[in-house]
Amino acid sequence: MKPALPKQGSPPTDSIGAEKLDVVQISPVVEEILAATPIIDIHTHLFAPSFGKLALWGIDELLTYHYLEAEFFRSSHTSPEQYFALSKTQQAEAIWRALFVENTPISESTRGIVAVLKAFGLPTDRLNLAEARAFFQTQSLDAHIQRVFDLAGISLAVMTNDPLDPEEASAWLNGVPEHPQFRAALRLDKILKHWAANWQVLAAQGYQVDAQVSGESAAEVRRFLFDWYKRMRPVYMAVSLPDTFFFPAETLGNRLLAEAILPSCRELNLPLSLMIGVRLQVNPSLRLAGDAVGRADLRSLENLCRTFPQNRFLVSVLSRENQHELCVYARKFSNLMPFGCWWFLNNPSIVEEITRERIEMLGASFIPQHSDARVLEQVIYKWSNTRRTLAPILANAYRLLAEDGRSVTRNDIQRDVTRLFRSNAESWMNFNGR
Ligand code: RAT
Ligand code: ZN
Repeated sequence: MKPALPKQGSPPTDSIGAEKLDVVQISPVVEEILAATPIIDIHTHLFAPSFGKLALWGIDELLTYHYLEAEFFRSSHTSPEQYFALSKTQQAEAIWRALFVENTPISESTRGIVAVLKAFGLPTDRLNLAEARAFFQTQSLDAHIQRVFDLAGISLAVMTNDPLDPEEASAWLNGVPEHPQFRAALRLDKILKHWAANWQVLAAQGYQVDAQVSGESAAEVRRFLFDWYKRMRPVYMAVSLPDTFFFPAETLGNRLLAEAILPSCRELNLPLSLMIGVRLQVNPSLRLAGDAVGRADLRSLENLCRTFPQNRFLVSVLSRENQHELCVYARKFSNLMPFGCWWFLNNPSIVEEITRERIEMLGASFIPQHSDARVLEQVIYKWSNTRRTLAPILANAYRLLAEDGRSVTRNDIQRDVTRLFRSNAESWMNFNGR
């Protein structure tokens, strides 16, 4: 049986003593290494430029991010109905006025906009968006992407690719040219969570599937996934699951998971990413901003990791209350890789708590963050915030280690940061398929 988790790290050299850092050097060296190590952003909703309108960028898209829309309705008398009837530019102006002019932008998402404007040398305190719009309108997308990736310190972004989204599917069917900075992830939500509404789409494409997932259905879903694998060359498959998800249980989704998705992942040597804990549309009038969070029963993960030892599971859980259990399960199952501080967790106070806990329980054997960016320039502030939060946490871990009797070297720190930012992802995902 091949090991589920390729082990990381390199043997220590006998030069530890020669390079050891004084306690006062630890912080600056950690900061320097964090700044200089390019990140693989393993989960975004960004698209390569060849996807046309699906690739979102610029100030109006940044301001109408659903994280900001949720905050807008708390500080404006505009109703969701009135807001969604506006044009995109009017929506952006309403949000700018409510959250940046009439209020101080102290929340995480509003500060992010300020940080992006500053990164491009744009004013952050104007009454309107004229200068910001003029700047973004004059950028050429390819050069702008390179600049944004450089500013964010990332080398690669993994997209979220839905083969059952008509707009996206037609781009793939017409052929998507390779882009050095974007890779695909095959998203399965429509198949796993909404089979009743989607099986006929597969049937219409010539796959012998039915509403009950009987007969050849599972084998045909595997054929569908293989066909899409050839088109997308994804680095993993993925699904977001509700807090009520449980495995095993007699559901069509679980049958598809066990008989189609997991066998395909094994055959294609791809991990399956499970993002667990979303409560979809608790307030549908807010649209994309209308989802919430619920605590999940992570015995599902235990059951999956134990029942399918040949599968690799990349897991992010949305509820703060589930974080400790996730670490415990990662200690039990080496085919489980915790990743990211997702969505409502992506705030410095919570990221700090989760990351500290992960380091204490798992060393460097986890993936600390993903951006979940939907708009290109968001990676600038999200990754700057991640580095800023990580720096004192890592420095503190090395300081404690030094106090306990093992000095650290620059190589130790670089090895850990490389593992956290890149090589845990590289060893788990299939980046060579394309
Ligand atoms: O963080 C988000 O933007 C959410 O709306 C979701 O997209 C989530 O990240 C997901 O991938 O389902
Ligand atoms: Zn996401």
